[in-house]
Amino acid sequence: MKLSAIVPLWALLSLTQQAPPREKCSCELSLEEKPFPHDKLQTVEGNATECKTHVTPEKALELESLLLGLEKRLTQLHSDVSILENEDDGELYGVLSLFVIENEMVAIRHLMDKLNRTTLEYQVLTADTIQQLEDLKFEMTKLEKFDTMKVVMGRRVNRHLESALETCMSGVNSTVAPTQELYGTCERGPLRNITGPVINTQGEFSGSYAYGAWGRDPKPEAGKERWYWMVPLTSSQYGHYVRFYSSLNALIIGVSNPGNIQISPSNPTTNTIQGPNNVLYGGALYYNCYNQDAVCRFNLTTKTVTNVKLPKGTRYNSKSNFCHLETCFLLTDLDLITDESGVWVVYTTTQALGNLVLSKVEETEPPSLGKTWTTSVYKRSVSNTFMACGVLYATRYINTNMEEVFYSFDTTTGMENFKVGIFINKVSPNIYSLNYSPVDQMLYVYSDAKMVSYKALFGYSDLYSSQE
Ligand SMILES: *[C@@H]1O[C@H](CO)[C@@H](O)[C@H](O)[C@H]1NC(C)=O
Ligand SMILES: *[C@@H]1O[C@H](CO)[C@@H](O)[C@H](O)[C@H]1NC(C)=O
Ligand SMILES: *[C@@H]1O[C@H](CO)[C@@H](O)[C@H](O)[C@H]1NC(C)=O
Ligand SMILES: *[C@@H]1O[C@H](CO)[C@@H](O)[C@H](O)[C@H]1NC(C)=O
Ligand SMILES: CC(=O)N[C@H]1CO[C@H](CO)[C@@H](O)[C@@H]1O
Repeated sequence: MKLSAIVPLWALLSLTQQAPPREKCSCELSLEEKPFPHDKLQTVEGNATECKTHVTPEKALELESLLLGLEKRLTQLHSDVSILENEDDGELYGVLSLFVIENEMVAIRHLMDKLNRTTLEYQVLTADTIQQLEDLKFEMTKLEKFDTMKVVMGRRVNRHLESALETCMSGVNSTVAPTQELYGTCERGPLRNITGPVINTQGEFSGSYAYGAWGRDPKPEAGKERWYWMVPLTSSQYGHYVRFYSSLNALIIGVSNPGNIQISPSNPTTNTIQGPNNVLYGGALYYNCYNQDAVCRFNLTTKTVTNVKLPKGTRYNSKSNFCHLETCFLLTDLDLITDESGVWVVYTTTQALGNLVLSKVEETEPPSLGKTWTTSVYKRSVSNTFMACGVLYATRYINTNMEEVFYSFDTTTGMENFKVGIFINKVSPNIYSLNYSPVDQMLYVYSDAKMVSYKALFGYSDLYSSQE
């Protein structure tokens, strides 16, 4: 070791808060011969594997990314050290390189601190898991210190440490990733909160249509990615066209282009839209066909309607509507909704004793019904439903200002939850249509002639995530 390197070396050592006295430094450096602690790494690895079953997926991801960061840093450190080792004795280069390494060590220290904070933040973890993570972090810290010494001594053990860390990492990786507990079909976790309204507009008809639906096609045709649609209904809750806007601004200021796409010249008649709970998906409108226990699909390109009949015993024509204490919403027997996986239909049958039934609507030609679930929530006790990540959510009316998401049904596990407890601030008392859009994680609401949207926030523990 060159004398000229000792000053920055000092700074480096102080990072570990164990800086030996100056005189001792060179002595220690030349005598230290600690073997690489493979056993330590094994323990860390073992503990990481052990605790994976207790770690929440979000936690695991965070931990994983921190370890990945650490791994990247060590790779950098290794190459910096190699440069240092290969340099000839020009004093300046040696000092500069040590500054670079010092910076690397600071970055590693930050990562370690973050790892520390991460474990502290997670109070949802059991004490046991926290302890295990603490141990893991403690071992990592020790390894880091060990590495510092090795860098100082200029030995080529970084390669070992690096590959050992990689092994440890892949241990964490391979065990954590496949055992992640998904909530529904997406990794973003359960619904945590609904904020807004984000948009609240009467659009071009300024209050003339009390009933209707609006939103955004989650699987738009090319060139129509920014389009919004609305279906205004007559006072008896029938409709015969879809109206389009080329952007959100166009919808708000009320400039419709390309205007209406007509399903039938008049209503109500065959193929008329019956009720407000219709939805646009993949360039087609899905709705309850007039006077039928069937889902109609209007293809906007071919302008043709195909349909799929619901099971025998399905209640329709206002036999099992969405309701609240005071009233029921006309012609809401069927609720067509979308999530990340496509279109779903919510309804009930006499054999389900009026409880909510959920079926996947498959995009076949004609459409067909996929998997079906029967829940234990009574349809008439629900004011509306929506679906996100394969989880069905149901709302109930609290008062004129507030609606509550009170129930959820996870199709991946069959688990029901009657205590969701998420509130929606209403701008108007009655929500006639409610749908989730997976493209922007927004809820689209049509409420007493107003078009309103809300942001849906998801996440494990109390950390929300929203991707936009
Ligand atoms: C972890 O954080 C706590 C609280 O901030 C602190 O007391 C402790 O010393 C930290 N541990 C390490 C290894 O940095
Ligand atoms: C960890 O998993 C991710 C995603 O599957 C992968 O891209 C990465 O290469 C893995 N890392 C290791 C060290 O195995
Ligand atoms: C949900 O969001 C609202 C508005 O941003 C906030 O006031 C409320 O505390 C949040 N609720 C929860 C449970 O985090
Ligand atoms: C609409 O019809 C066209 C032409 O037959 C077809 O390619 C397209 O897939 C249909 N769209 C839907 C949503 O069924
Ligand atoms: C499973 C496993 O390896 N557990 C170890 C975790 O770390 C502690 C402390 O280092 C050990 O005592 C455990 O045996």
